[in-house]
Amino acid sequence: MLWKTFMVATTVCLFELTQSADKCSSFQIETTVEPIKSMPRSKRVSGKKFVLVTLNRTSWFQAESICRYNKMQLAVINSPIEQRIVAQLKNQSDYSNSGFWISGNDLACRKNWYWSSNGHPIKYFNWQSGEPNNAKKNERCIKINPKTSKWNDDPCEYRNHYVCEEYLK
Ligand SMILES: [Ca+2]
Repeated sequence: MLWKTFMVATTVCLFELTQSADKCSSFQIETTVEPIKSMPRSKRVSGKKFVLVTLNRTSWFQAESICRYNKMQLAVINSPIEQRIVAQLKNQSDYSNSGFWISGNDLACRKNWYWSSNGHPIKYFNWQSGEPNNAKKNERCIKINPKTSKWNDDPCEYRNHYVCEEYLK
């Protein structure tokens, strides 16, 4: 029975991937990376530092590349405390009305949300009411919303600011 369930789930995922591949051919993924030049805002919590990057608005893919180029990764929010810290970081900046990419996505299989930064399935969620709604039919990446800081699935190619994180030694 378990094996049968696995096979069905795998088939659904493969089908989703095939479908996605067709739909994804219409936009280009930018891969240009750049150093984060000026001092971004940051806050420390649970052994890591969240860094609010407001220098530019980029696709989710480019945000991930820029975090890694700067020896960080897109932010993983694992708990209400970390959610509160990221929300504070945003709301105490001049960008409280902007959306920010974090690491979560369901690019591998729709509705199965994972953190790209560490490969773990997402266990703590903080969705905005009514989200994730996949409203544009290609909303596969998670951003934190303007004002509320709650989560919203958004098309990965949209341009947003982003939150990186760095593990402290
Ligand atoms: Ca959405």
